[in-house]
Amino acid sequence: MGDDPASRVYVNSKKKACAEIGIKSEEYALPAETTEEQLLELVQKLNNKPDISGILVQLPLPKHINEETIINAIDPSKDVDAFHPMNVGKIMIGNFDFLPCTPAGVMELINETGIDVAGKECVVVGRSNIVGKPQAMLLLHKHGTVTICHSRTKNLAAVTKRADILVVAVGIAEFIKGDMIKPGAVVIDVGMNRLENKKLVGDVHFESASKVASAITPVPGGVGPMTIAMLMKNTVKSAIIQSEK
Ligand code: L34
Repeated sequence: MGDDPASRVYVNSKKKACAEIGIKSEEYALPAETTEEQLLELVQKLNNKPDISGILVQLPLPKHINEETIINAIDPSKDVDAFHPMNVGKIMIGNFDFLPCTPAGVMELINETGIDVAGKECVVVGRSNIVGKPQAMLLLHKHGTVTICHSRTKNLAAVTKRADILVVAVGIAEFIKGDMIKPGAVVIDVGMNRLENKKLVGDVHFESASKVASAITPVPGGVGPMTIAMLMKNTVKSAIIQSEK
C-alpha cells in the first residue's frame, strides 16, 4: 500500500522469486489513500479465496492504517510472514508452522557456518516484533545463551564483545564497529540503510567488522535475499497446510 520505494524493490524481488520457482503470485498495489476498511475487505477476500495459500501485507503501511489490526485479520494458516499473534505464540512455545522470514534466514546463515549454537553467547541488538524478539527465541530454541540489547542498554560494547554470535537489527547505518566485536565472532547484519549518496549499508561497519569476525554477512547480498528464500519456503508450507484442510 502506498508508494514506499524500498517496498517496491522488495515486493518485486518476491514476485520474481515466486515466478522462478513456479509459485503463482497476485499483487494488489493499493493507493496510499485506501481506507483501513477497504484493506481489511481485501484481506478477508484473500482469506476466503481457495487458490490463495499465502498472504503477505508488505510493511510499512501508511500512518492512517493500524498495522496490528491488519495483521490480526490475516488467516493464521495463510500468514506466510508469521506475524499473526497465533503464529507468534506458537513460535514462543516452539511448535510452529511458519517461522518469520528474516529470523529464519539468519538461522540458515548461522547454520551454514557449521557453528553449533548450543551453549554459545548469542547477542541480538534490537527488539522489534518482526526481527529482534523472534530472533532471540530461535537462538534460544537452538540452546544459545541469549542476550537482547536495545536503546536503553548500558555499555552496549561490553555486551556485544561477549558475543560468539552477534545479530544486529537496529536500523542505524554502520552502528556496530569492529572494536565492539569479539575476535572470531559470527556477525549477522540485518540492517538495510540507504545513505544520502544512495549507497546501501547495513547496521554493521563492514570494513572494520570483517577484520575481526570469522564470518560476516554483507549488505546487500546477505540477509535480504535469505528473507525472500524463507518466504518461498513458508509459502510452499502454507500450500501444503491448505491442501490438508
Ligand atoms: N510484511 N513486510 C512484510 N514482510 C517482510 O518480510 C518485510 N520485509 C522487510 C520490510 N517489510 C516487510 C522484507 O521483505 C524488509 N524486507 C526485505 C526483503 C528483501 C530485501 C530487503 C528487505 C532484499 O532483498 N535486499 C537486497 C537489496 C535490495 C535493494 O537494493 O534495496 C539485499 O541484497 O539485501
